[in-house]
Amino acid sequence: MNVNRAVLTLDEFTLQQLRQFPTATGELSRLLRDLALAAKRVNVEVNKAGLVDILGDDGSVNVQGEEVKKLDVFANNQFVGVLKHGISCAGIGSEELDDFVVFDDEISNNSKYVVHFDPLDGSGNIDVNVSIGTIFGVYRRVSEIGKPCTKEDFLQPGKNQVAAGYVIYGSSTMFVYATRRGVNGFTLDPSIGEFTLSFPNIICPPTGKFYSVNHGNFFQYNEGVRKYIDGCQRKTEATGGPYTQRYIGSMVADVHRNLMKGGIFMYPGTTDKPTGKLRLLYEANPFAFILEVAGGVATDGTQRILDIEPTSLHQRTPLFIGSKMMMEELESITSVNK
Ligand code: P6P
Repeated sequence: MNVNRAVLTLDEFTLQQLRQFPTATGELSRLLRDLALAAKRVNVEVNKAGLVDILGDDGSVNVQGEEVKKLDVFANNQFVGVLKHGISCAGIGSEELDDFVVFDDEISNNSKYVVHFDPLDGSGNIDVNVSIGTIFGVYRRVSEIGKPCTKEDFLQPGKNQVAAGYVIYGSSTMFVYATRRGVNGFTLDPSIGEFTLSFPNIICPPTGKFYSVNHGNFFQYNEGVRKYIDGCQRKTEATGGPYTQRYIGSMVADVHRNLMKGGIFMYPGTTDKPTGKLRLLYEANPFAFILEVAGGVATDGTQRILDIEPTSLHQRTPLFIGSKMMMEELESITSVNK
């Protein structure tokens, strides 16, 4: 029988990785499998969006003060459910929930990891069929195994992540995750219901042609950021510009494109919102980990994102992330114009 071994599923891939660490328990592999299962369930509903009454608002407002879309609630419930009923996670922090959640049962209390996630980022785009995504970051607990996880487990700097990733529900559905060993992309094959390895060992090109920023806030950015954005639109020796402006308003889609093709994504602080809009723990930190493993750079405009010591679950941060050389150009301009 001709068995097609060219296709490597996510489970097969993580098990291969596991074999290289004889002392590993396999808990991280099982955690990734749990996240992929939730992503497959969310994918089914996202693909139905428009056909069934799962679009639109559910009438509530989340801790961010944003209207909660029905699909947000569904997605959050899927990720909480698989992690709570799995054997690898002691608790979670979610964009949709006011506080972190301690699972506090015998199996969960003996689990090594906690997870931060944004279950459905970019949900404002659901109603107009623009790509949206899930973002997650995995941390080893610092609290005592065998007891309920604690606040300290959830307020670790991003450099402590052991894995991070995202799901992009787009023209195809992809599960992309990073450990310190590399970034790998898996595309959902609906015919077998499995994520299959499609982009092994993703490297962020050192430079690119895309710059992503909300130009509507231009006059609220500081002088250095405005100068860099202006430079992106000019042909200069240094940058090889002009660059192409691409901004979908869905972070997962914008950062995924720039990771794969090279580019820079910026959500700077503004005069109205000096700390910006994006959240540190479940948006900036996971992507910063992924980009650094892939050879990119991520800062808040003054320091490495992954070095920021969190103080609260939903704190926001300005975010500049992308190709190493473009980030160096940004730094050279903004450091002069601070
Ligand atoms: P703005 C979506 O709401 C989101 O959190 C990110 O996915 C996206 O990059 C950003 O906000 C877009 O924000 O203010 O440019 O519409």
